[in-house]
Amino acid sequence: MGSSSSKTVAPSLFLENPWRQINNGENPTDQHFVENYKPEVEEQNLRILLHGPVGAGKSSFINSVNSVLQKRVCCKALVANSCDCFTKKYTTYRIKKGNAFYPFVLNDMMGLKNTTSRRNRRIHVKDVKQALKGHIKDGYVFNPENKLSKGDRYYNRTPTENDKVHVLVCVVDTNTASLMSDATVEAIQDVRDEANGLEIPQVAIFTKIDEAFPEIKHDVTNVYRSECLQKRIEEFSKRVGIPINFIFPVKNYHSERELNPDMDAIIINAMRHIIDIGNDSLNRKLRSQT
Ligand SMILES: Nc1nc2c(ncn2[C@@H]2O[C@H](COP(=O)(O)OP(=O)(O)OP(=O)(O)O)[C@@H](O)[C@H]2O)c(=O)[nH]1
Ligand SMILES: [Mg+2]
Repeated sequence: MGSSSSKTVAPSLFLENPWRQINNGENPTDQHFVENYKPEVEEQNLRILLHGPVGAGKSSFINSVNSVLQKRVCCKALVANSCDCFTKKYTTYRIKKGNAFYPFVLNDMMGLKNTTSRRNRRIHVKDVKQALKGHIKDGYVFNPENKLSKGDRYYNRTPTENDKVHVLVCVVDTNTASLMSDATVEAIQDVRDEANGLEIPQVAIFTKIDEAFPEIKHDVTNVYRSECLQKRIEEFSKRVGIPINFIFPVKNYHSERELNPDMDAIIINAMRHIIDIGNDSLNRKLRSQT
């Protein structure tokens, strides 16, 4: 009996009506949208940059999207198994589609450290700014002590539209979202200011919803019925300034070996919105160039 009582979730945690609807596996609209997405211009890629605090689940989100689209659990981007900053290299991930690739790419970068050093945070923000403008070449290893310099061999002097970022995704650990220091929030806001200046839209992904809330760990389809998660997203939205309808909670593939259609539905729904929002900005840019 012990195991069944440990799975019991207090009904008061649930909202009667979910605050957002997604197609839990039955209706493959989101999957269809992502699988058939094509930018208006041939040869153009939609570039999605992931940033956010160290260990938030940036690399795991890339693996999760890859897993859903490859229909098997994959681990293309290496993931941390400790709390230390794991990803250090600027890397573009392309996802295989038959013999070609999907026309969107995901960029992984070094996480934002929870540091008291203003200088380190400023360097991080400056590096993100360079990435947004397409000035960072793949393979660049971030140096927390120095920003990328114009003389560096990884500095791209002449970025094309394909090198530039079209949507910026701030990845946040749901467990610690409300415990973020003012300094971290300030750095995220600085990055947002840069992106706003470049007219790059921003969304946020809330990861580890399974760890944060037992009602979601018990059943991931409770994601939009969890009042606690809704409140945490609202708090973050107010603090950082990203609107609630641009924030998407996900549970990443991290320890699973088999796909789970309920997790897939949440991941692909987030990805659909990221592409949709990024595509609007890409189209605006392309039209302004003609
Ligand atoms: N339970 C749970 N664990 C997760 C989830 N997403 C990521 N993790 C775990 O969180 C840890 C950090 O994940 P990463 O994907 O490496 O995070 P990151 O943001 O890329 O980290 P850095 O590269 O260090 O900045 C890993 O141990 C993951 O397995 C999730 O949705 N649920
Ligand atoms: Mg990483």
